[in-house]
Amino acid sequence: MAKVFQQPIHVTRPLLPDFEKVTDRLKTVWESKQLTNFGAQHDELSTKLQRYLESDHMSIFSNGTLALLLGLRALELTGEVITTPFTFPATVQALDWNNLTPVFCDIDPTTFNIDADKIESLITDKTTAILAVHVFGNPCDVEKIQAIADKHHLKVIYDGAHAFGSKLNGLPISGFGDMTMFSFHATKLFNTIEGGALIYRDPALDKRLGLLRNFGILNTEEVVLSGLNAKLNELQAGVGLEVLKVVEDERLKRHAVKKAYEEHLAAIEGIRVLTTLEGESSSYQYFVIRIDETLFGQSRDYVHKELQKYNVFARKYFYPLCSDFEWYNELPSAHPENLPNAQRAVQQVLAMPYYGALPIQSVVEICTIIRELYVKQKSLSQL
Ligand code: T4K
Repeated sequence: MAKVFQQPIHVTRPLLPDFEKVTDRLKTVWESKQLTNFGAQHDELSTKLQRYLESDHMSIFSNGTLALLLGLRALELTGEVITTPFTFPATVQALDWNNLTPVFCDIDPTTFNIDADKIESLITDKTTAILAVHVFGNPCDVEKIQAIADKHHLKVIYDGAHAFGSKLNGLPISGFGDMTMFSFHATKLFNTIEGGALIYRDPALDKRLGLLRNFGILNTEEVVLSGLNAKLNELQAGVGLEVLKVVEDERLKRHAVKKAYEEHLAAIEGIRVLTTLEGESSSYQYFVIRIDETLFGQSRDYVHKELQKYNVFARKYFYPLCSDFEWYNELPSAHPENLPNAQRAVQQVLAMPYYGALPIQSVVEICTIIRELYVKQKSLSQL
């Protein structure tokens, strides 16, 4: 019999490194009196991340949203950008803030990523790029997307907010497309409390992005473009350096949590676990299920609410669909009938509590709650 958890179980908990080590770092920052504007912690983190992510060109930022916003700006895009409605608001808001028009493309019903087969029909003479999202850390169909982009001379940008460390056929996920953004928010596997990065192909972007994240200041005498303040400060970079040391251990713990969920949810009709990459290829960012109301007997929203009664706070990532934001009402591509798979996913997907410190016993109990909801519904329907 499932029982109510004494403490709330959240969808995630930040990966916290050893507190003493963090305070040592902070002491170093204090003594240096360099608190922000590209100090030693920033540069050390940049170098170590570049190695970890196997990238030649990378810039780090104060958060993932500003990284993406400035990345799009650096690419000097205009007109329309084909993107997915099934994402966090930041993806499309980065387009809005660049005066770019999103053109929503439906998603693949299995991966929840943009459906590459539906992109080409949305291309017009105004299209300049494809902004795809590696949803929940699972890679998009990068080859098909690149082939379309090459054929139509489009840029490809990946929102890889969830994909830190994801690999595809042994290659780092950021090796695909013109640019990839990673988020280092507290809720992400690797975090700097708030933070983000861009990895890109064109070496000329090193300088341009450096200017864009620092008010366009070239030197004390010259301001050469209109930028923003998107610098990662020294305290956050210092925290990131300590988090980076424990990321691999966290991956192993999350692997065990994932296995426990898979084992205990396997036999429940109507619950499908989103297939994720295995082992070192996976970002281990989210553990996501899809609830088929017809088979399970109850809707995702019902399960979401029932779990809360047990003090379990799963999340409806992503809800609502970005195409349903009221300021996109007039866009033909935002009409629900053009996005049937996304409309279905947004009603069925649930991100379950998932972090390394989540005890396996808690996972078993969460699965028991879901199983009991199923059994209760089945017996009611047989009355
Ligand atoms: N693109 C995509 C595809 C994204 O998913 C995101 C962010 C972005 C772009 C933008 O990247 P950033 O600009 O954020 O770097 C959270 C995160 O704030 C957001 O970063 C993330 N995606 C999104 C999927 O999740 P909320 O609104 O769900 O956060 P919140 O505050 O409800 O936190 C979720 C749970 O995490 C809480 O119930 C408890 C736990 N938590 C949270 C925080 C902040 C903690 O235990 N400690 C904490 O400090 O957006």
